[in-house]
Amino acid sequence: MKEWVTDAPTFAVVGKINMGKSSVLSTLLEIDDDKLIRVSSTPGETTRCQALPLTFDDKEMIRFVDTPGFSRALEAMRAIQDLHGEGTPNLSTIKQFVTEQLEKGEFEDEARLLQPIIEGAGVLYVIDPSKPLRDAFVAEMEIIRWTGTPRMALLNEKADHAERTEEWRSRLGSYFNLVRTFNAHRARFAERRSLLKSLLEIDEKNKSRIEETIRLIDSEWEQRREESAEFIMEFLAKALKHRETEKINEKDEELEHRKERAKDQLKKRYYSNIAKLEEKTYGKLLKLYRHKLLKVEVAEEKFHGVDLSSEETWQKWGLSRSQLAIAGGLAGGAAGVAIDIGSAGLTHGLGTVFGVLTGAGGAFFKGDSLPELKITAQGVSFDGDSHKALIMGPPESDNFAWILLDRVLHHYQEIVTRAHGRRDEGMIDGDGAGWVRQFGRDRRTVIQKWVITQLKGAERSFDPEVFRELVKILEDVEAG
Ligand SMILES: Nc1nc2c(ncn2[C@@H]2O[C@H](COP(=O)(O)OP(=O)(O)OP(=O)(O)O)[C@@H](O)[C@H]2O)c(=O)[nH]1
Ligand SMILES: [Mg+2]
Repeated sequence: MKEWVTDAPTFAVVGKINMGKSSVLSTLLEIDDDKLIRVSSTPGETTRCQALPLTFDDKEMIRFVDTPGFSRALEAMRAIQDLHGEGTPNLSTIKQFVTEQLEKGEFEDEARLLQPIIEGAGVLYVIDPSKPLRDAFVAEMEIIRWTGTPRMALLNEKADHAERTEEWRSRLGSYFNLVRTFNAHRARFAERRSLLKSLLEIDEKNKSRIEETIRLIDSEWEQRREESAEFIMEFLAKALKHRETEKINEKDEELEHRKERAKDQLKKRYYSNIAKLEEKTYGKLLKLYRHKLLKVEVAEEKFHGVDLSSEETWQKWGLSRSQLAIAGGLAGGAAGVAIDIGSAGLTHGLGTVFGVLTGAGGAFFKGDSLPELKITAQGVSFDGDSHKALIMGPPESDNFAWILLDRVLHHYQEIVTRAHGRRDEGMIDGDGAGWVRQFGRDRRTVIQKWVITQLKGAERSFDPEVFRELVKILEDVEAG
């Protein structure tokens, strides 16, 4: 009875211990969880075979088998040769070797890793080309060749010693049907997809099943991109419409220092709530792209969402001044767009607004001081009683929306390019270049028009044209 190979095309991932076999599979299958695939710097981490299916709608499309590494390849090669006697060992010699060794236990690792292969699995042979090409590696390649199974070699370069890669390539070329690079710590969707495509070249008989799998991962990826665009649009709409309100009493109004303190508090709350909205969005994106180790730390000092109180934020992200002016102009005179607070969708249980008492508009942000939050003191009724309240938000700068979008795009890229084979607890950190400055004029205009409607408190957040544009933007960000 076959233990490892089923109806689905099956590929065993083999190689010397510690070459990154488990890491390659983690990245390929988007599993960043050590409980599901153990990855470790300690050689010999994987001691038993583990079936890892690629499943869609509960159907196992392709099966991979993680295996223990070759630990005594040279000795195993000699033992197989001794078993065979004269001539070249073949699949039946290997079968005999495996059966014997599973009982004897002298070459336990080798016997286990060869088991799925003698059952009919194809081979993905992982090597790290920064390692010198020793005899033990040649022995591994010989043994695999003797099995006669369809086989592909994967160069998983762990360190930057590219000078050995060519030597490895030419040697591997004589043992394997195909040689490809696949870096477990850097591979993105495109590389994962192309690895699956390579399986077509070594495994003709499973062509239609592999092609179907590629179609499925493509449509899943597109769906994730669309969902991401939706999350990002929802976030922007919420952030642009966000207002903070606080009841103030007469003393707060009359005494300047109390008024200032109330304003400061409100401002802090405003900034922190925008940051929370941003973090929530990253949380959704991380989940969508199956990241458990990559984190956005809510309570960390290091990162607390967008820091709108920092001048750096306003200089680093968003559009340049001239781009803003153009985007604004094209979208219909947006520079310093006036917002009618009365219609801006007051939430927080506020009753009727019965008169704006004071209005304060900040200046267009010039890069030398932080933009002010729009603030009004208004008369409102709470529970039937009249009160005054400070209402604050959004920042008086046309760049606000662009900063938010820029940061989300940057983080989206961090998320989609992070390989699941990595086991360090990564943090989304916010360092990096911006995206929106590279947008063409039309793209900026489409977005700016929508931004204005949202700032004005439009009830509908979703706009099909903006959504389609966002999907295209995300596609560009993935490729960038
Ligand atoms: N820098 C870097 N490190 C890698 C890469 N691939 C794997 N590693 C590291 O190499 C070590 C071994 O990785 P594993 O995936 O556990 O290797 P393995 O071949 O499964 O090892 P065994 O199961 O012990 O045979 C781990 O510390 C990995 O993080 C890579 O592409 N780049
Ligand atoms: Mg392993």
